[in-house]
Amino acid sequence: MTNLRKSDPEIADAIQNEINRQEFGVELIASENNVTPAVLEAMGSVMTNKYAEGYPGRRYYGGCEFVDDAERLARNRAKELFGCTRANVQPHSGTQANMAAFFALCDPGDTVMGLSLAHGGHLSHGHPLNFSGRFFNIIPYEVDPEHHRIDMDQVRDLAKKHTPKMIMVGASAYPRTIDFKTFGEIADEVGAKLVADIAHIAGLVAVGLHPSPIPYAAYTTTTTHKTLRGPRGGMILTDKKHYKALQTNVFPGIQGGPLMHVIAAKAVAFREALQPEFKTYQEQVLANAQALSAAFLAQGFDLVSGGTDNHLMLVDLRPKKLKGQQFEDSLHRAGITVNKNAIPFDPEPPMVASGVRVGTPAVTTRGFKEPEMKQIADWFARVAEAPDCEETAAKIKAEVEELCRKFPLYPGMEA
Ligand code: DSN
Repeated sequence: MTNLRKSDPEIADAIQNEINRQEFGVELIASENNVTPAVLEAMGSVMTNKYAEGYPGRRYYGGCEFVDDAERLARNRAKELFGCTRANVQPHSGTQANMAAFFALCDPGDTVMGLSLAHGGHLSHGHPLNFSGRFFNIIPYEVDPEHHRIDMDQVRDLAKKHTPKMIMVGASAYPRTIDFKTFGEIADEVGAKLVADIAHIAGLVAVGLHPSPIPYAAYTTTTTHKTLRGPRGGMILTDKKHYKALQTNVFPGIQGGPLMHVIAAKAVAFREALQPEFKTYQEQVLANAQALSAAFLAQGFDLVSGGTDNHLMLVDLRPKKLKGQQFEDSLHRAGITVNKNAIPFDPEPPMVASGVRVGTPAVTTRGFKEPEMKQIADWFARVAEAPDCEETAAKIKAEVEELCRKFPLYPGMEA
């Protein structure tokens, strides 16, 4: 990035610091990943210069023939990846994708069910401060207090009682397999449409390691940057019947010009996800999550629901007499990044929280396997024993850096 270094050294410094943070730290935020240099190149390309309101072949601007190529490739690859007949790759984010689905299916004031954020759901599934909770009448469902699984009896009872127009299923902090088929049956029983938000598990769904909602959902929404390992953005998958309403509700409904450089990068990532190595990667994401959860339990940590079926786990810190925020800070000093997270029925407010969320997608991308998972759990235990000890943190930070040097992410990259 010699041009940037010359023209804006302050931003070049910030980017260099971020390169170093990613290169020499252990990234365990379950929703993050590290894209390939090819995805980065597409995102940093001249396609950022192009206005292309509309869709391929029907734009409001001239000169769109090459961005049309990119968007068509992205759509076709998305359809092949997820086994559906229609895709809209323009949503700028997962929340934008969900907003388009809401407006395609509902009018303001309509009743919608969604998993409570406090139980692992997402802001855009009905939180009172989000557009979803402000425009729609939200009936939240929860996990059961004993096993921490989505309480399907409660979902069915609430659906029968409130006859929602739409049922949203999906999560940002739920470590167990989601039963999309039963959600589809419940939606059918009450005449609701199902929307599945697979943002967290999209990579697993793409390779068949998590059941797909495509046969049951009117719209399947996702981000493209989590387990799917593409650029930051959103996408919606659907069928012929629900396509027209979707198209108009993304543009002109909720967005203007699409981010064509990001759409090109989505196409690159989808092509990567169609290769056999991507399935091997996702298998290792799951194997690492199993190894890490076993190692946490062996170190005396509690896990919400007792473990995981997917790429993430929620560590309940109460037995260790720690809070989520405090542990997030302590791990950060040791070069390990997690986010505090509410656990179901959390006695603490969200900014304190009783847990941390831990995921394996990013560390698996850099090549960590089962032995490194054991090492991570060992670091967690040492930090938990001395959360305020600067010396322990410094020692672990050096060990973290030493391990990361053996698994380089972006060799030779400089801002
Ligand atoms: N912020 C994302 C996550 O961390 O799961 C959800 O949007």
